[in-house]
Amino acid sequence: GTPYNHRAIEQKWQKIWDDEKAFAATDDYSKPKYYALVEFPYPSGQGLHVGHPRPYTALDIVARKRRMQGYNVLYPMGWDAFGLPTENYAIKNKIHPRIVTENNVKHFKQQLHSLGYSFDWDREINTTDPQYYKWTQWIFLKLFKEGLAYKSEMPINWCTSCKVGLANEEVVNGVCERCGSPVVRKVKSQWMLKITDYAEKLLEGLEDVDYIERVKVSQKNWIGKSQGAEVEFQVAGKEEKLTVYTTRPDTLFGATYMVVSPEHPMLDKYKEDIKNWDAIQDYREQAAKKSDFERSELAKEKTGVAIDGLSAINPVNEKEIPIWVSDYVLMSYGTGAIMAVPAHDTRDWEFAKKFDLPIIEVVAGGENVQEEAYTEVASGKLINSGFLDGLEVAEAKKKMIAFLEEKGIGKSKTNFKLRDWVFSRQRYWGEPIPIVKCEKCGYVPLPESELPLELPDVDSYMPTDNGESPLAAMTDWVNTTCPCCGGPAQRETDTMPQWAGSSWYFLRYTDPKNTEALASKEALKYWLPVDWYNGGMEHTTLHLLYSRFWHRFLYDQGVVPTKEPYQKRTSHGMILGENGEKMSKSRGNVVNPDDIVMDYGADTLRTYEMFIGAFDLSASWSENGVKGCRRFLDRVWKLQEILVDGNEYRSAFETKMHQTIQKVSSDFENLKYNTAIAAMMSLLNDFYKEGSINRAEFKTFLILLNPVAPHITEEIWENCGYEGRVYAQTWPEFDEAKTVEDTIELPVQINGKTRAVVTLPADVDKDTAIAAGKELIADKLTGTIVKEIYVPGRIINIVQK
Ligand code: ANZ
Ligand code: ZN
Repeated sequence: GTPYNHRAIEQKWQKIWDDEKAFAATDDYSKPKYYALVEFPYPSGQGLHVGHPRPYTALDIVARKRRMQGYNVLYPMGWDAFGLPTENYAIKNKIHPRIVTENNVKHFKQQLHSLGYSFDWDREINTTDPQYYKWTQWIFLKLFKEGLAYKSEMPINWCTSCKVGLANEEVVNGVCERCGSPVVRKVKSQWMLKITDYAEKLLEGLEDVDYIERVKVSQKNWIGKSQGAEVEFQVAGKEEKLTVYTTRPDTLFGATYMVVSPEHPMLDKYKEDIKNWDAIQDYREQAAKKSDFERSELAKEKTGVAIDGLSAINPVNEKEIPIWVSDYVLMSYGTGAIMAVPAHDTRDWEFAKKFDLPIIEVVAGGENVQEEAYTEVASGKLINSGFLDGLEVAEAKKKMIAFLEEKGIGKSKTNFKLRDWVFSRQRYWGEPIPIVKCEKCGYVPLPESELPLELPDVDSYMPTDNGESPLAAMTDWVNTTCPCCGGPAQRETDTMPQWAGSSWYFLRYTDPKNTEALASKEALKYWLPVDWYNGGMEHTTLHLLYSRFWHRFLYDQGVVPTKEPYQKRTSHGMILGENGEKMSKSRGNVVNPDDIVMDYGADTLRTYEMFIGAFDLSASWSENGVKGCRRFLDRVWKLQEILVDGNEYRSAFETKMHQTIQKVSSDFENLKYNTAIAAMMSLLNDFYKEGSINRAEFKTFLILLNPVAPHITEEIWENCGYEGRVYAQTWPEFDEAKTVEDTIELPVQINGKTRAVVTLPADVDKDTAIAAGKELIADKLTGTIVKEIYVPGRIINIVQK
């Protein structure tokens, strides 16, 4: 027959699918719906990476299968196109970021198209399109009106040499990524979003969704709910009370010293009383150079300075204890001060050992607290603790909190690690923040009718040398009138972070051209929640949390009908180079997907990326693996040469057919694409072993394989003269009863040595089994038979002398 010409076939079918609008989601809301979503890419100048097709193919498989199962499927694609690399490219090459974005999008789209994805391209969105960011701004205004967007002094990263504010990702090991100069923190007034108001709701919402476990854990850890108490310690002989946050109020009798963070305001307040002020001041300067992350690292050697001239009183036993300054206590958490219980907290223990501070055991159950902190809370009774003695930890906590509350020196307290979201960027290529500042009225929102507030053209995309966004230099644009009083006012010149557009994009796909609302109520009601959202592990904290926050807020506002945006969330592993290292230009191990599509075909690339290994783990690229998948498709192609008539599965294949349908159907829904493909490979081998495949078997085989390799399967289907398209077929059914193996293969042995294998009904009786076995090895039975053994379902053994 004709050889398998992937290039011609793939282009042909991509055109047909476009012309037939084969994968358009319909607005027929009477049908059952399925919303499959992958994270939309940032259209970088590098183009598609072989990492992109892995998740896109996986959910394309799900989308195609669900369509064949009768669902109205929404599988959309778009561009998360604001952001730094484009802006930096624009600065360097003096090309408008809009043009850079247009070119990159065009390239990306052509590449995705060449992979045959069943995206509904009519719903394509782009976060930089004013008709899109109009609604991003609209959501911001809603947040502002609800008091959830506010201005606050926050530090930004400031390069002392370039004199620009840097994004976190531009600061590498404390220096500027571009020039290598030290980066310092500069305080600037910035827009903040009060995500902390939603901490509890974002935690609760996790109970209603089915996310893979590690994603749930990362959400929970980021929110970081912690329950404990605030306790006041009197500073000896002073007005001031030092309030600490502790999760272990039960250990108060074991608090042998206190620690305040280097930024704690009490230090400046009691400057006059502190005799070693210079040493403290030195220490604070050192601490200012470290990041919170560095400071809280467990493994780091503890440092600190005792305050000479101030001490505190432990409120439960009136003992005077020293106050230290150490950077392991962060100002950004709790109260910025702690009571140290070295016997039961590892960091305190290390600190106490280093500075020779007393360690008093108050929970019995460990070995020797002088050797190691005992941090267990599930077992252990209180000792050396007055009125708590003999109680278990949980009981002791309650009793201590009651005691503190009664004395008015403490209360139970819940803390969250979650911080408010810094929402300002001093950059050009982002959504303008639709707020003006009026001397009389303060921060005033633009009226909705003025949205979108479009980005004006500027002469330079470079941030200004006082750290303002380049928009600040556009005085014509900046100076405006106050929507409230009509007086002179200035526009906000910071723009939104890249997280903004991606925090609600899945809503827009449901109704992308709506000019009256971000999407119609009907569309949102029908399509939400997203049934399955897959994305990178690197986005399972921030992006997921930010978008859940916006969604929950919009739910509270009555804009969206569901509390949670995504019913199911999974994550894929990375694709590494042949050497097992991350693909990068400098390592010279980058594979270009275009080359694979050209040389082997999109179907091969798709099959390979699904066959490469367990979906959730990273996997190394292998050119041999690609070739293996191509060989598989070549053999699929050649099945046409052994095709025979027959409108029902042949009995020899019946079980295997039903088994394969069952396995592929369930594997496709459970991230086990590799084993689904392996099952199809095994079935294909069986057809070759048999020397034929019949029409009914071939049709089912092509339908099962179609979601993975859509082009080749359509072409063969058409070649064979089968009616319609594969994509429009009904997904094959399996009969549970027929998946059960009803024959068994039995080794036939002579004196314990296997001589043949016989296939028999699973429920064969002893006599029939032995007779069938003997017949098969008749020519080898030359001696006298002394024993005939049948171990049911296992072995036939003939013993001869
Ligand atoms: C006394 C104590 C005794 C503590 C004990 C722990 C064990 P999570 O669970 O993360 O909320 N802490 C409080 N504020 C801190 C800050 N700003 N910087 C560094 N550490 C701080 O941790 C709460 C515990 O971390 C608190 O409970 C406090 O130490 C410390 F056997 O208080 B604990
Ligand atoms: Zn005003």
